[in-house]
Amino acid sequence: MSRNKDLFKRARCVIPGGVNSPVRAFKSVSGEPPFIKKGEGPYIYDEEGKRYIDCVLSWGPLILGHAHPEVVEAVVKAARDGMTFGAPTEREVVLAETVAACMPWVEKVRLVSSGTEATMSAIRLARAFTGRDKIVKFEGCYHGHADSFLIKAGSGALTHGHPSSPGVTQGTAADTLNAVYNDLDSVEAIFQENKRQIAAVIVEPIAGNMGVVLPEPTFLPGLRKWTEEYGALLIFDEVITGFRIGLGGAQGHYGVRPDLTTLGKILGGGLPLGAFGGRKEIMDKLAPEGPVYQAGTLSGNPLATAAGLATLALLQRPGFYETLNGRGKRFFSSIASLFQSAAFPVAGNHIASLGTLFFGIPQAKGYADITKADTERYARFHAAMLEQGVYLAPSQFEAVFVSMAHTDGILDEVLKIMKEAVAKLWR
Ligand code: KE4
Repeated sequence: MSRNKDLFKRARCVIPGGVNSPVRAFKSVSGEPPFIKKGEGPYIYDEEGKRYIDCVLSWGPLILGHAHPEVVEAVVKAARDGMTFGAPTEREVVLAETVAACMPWVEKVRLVSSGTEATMSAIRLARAFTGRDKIVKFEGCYHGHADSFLIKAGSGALTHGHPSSPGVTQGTAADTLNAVYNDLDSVEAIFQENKRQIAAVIVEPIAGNMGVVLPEPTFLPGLRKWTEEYGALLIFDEVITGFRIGLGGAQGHYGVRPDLTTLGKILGGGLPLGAFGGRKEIMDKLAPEGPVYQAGTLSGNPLATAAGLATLALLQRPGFYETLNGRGKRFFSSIASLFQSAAFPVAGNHIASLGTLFFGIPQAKGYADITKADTERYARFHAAMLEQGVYLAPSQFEAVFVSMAHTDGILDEVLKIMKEAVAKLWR
């Protein structure tokens, strides 16, 4: 038996589904997941030594590619001084100052260890600040696996066909209202029906967990209008978009002010780190300053902050995003053209260095569109690409990411393999 298959067999005996996060199990595509031994720049290598060009990049954190020497060196150096102290450190201050300097509407920041912790804490804070219970999210958006969010969620929940998870109580579910992404009428209707019971609207300002779906021009400004009108907070979940599309995230790109922002992924440079932040008057409600409790043994971990600071330093170098986003634009535009002569529709959405190719649908402007995507056809494409050494997300409802390690030459190689796969599958 192959080493990958043997490891997966062993894994399933001792880890549910053989994985520590469901989407990794390849359940909605064919075959079994390769077990990854090493990453280097744009590449990953499995336990059998096969090399792949990695277009998942650990679901977004690795904007610099795998094992960037300066990030690795920063982590190794930090580790030599100790792994964790459970006490304040200078790097936490510097990282919080950097986030506040980059994100236009973040005045104060609390560091946590994952995106889920960030979003879970942000809605608790919003509920405490407003004295209200209900939150509004959007069908197909994913904000991590806290109970309040697992109602018509995206990402793995959508991939595996159980967007509303068992184990979430009726009481919790009753306080989560789902609106329709890019449909302001659905938001207005929820506010008119619930008036001043809504604590917050939480949204992926660019949806990444239905696959990439971009906000219509009026959508985010409309959310700002309705939340202000009804005294609710607006929370931008920028776990994917923060430091991905630019130093100012989606809020900087679109110029729409959220009251709270959640971050993760890139912020930790590949180590476990999340954050939530926003207006001082809201953040100061958090213990020990205020009464809203939130805590974490490894929050602001010295190695994670070292990785994050080394990463952000490189992102702040002049021309970084112009180069990366230029490569992304060329790459994603070229992918769409590969399917022009295909006998089936393909919708390509992209911005900066992330994008998604939806099979079987002519457009992907929201949840109603993407649920019609041809996941079977995607699975065949995924398998063909994996066979040829390109590692795409094992789900139609995720993003393809490009890193600074993906040179134009590497991206051309991916496009060439895609072109061959399309010809072979659907000549
Ligand atoms: P984590 O708890 O997985 O660090 O972050 C949760 C989260 C919050 N908000 C957004 C917008 C997110 O995309 C995520 C996590 N993203 C998924 C993939 N789209 C993580 C991959 C996985 O679940 O294995």
